[in-house]
Amino acid sequence: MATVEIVGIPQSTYTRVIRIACEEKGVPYELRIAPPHTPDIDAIHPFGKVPGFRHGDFELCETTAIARYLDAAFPGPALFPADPRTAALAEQWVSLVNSQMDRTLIRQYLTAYVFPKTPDKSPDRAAIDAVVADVRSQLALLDKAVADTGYLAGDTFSYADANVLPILAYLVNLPESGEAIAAAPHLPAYLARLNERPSVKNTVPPPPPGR
Ligand SMILES: N[C@@H](CCC(=O)N[C@@H](CS)C(=O)NCC(=O)O)C(=O)O
Repeated sequence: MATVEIVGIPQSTYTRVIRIACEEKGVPYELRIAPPHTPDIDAIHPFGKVPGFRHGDFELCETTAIARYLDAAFPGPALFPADPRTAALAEQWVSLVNSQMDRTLIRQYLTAYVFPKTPDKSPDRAAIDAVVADVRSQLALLDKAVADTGYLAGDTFSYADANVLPILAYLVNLPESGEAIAAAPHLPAYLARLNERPSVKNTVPPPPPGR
């Protein structure tokens, strides 16, 4: 069978999601390094976003679509639950994270630390202060979601957990979000549980480019 190729950068949260998905399924893959908006990724994603995906002559973009393909085309443990309600809950959390939380937690909050627009490249305090209340409330939402079963959908790991892990892995190391996670009743154990998985251990990103 043709080799799976993930096109992206290891620091990208969404690229890591697909790497985790491959690792969970036991699908061997090659990571082809291509930052957003470079020719290799522009050839696959109409808006130049990573990750892209290739399997033989089949090319695909958009993380959830890629994960759906991996789950359907390869044997190995299911990424998406089979039970209708658990499956719908997994979709719900993937959608909430992708449509809202990624913007707040990564594109606004993390970026204000890692790619600040300040003249001296120090953390962008105004941007952080503007978003920190939303960061705290979204982390509280996730904390509540994992309180009962220890996972976002049902009582086992699913793609919903894979999809949020790369975000939390960055946030645990930033001041305000790190404090909020540490003080939350359930998130520290949730993160520790996910961090034990080989798929998570095998995909720890290097420092952001330029750092
Ligand atoms: N909707 C896309 C989002 C992917 C995405 O936002 N990737 C980020 C890196 S983690 C990116 O390429 N950002 C560059 C940009 O938005 O211009 C997906 O689900 O794959």
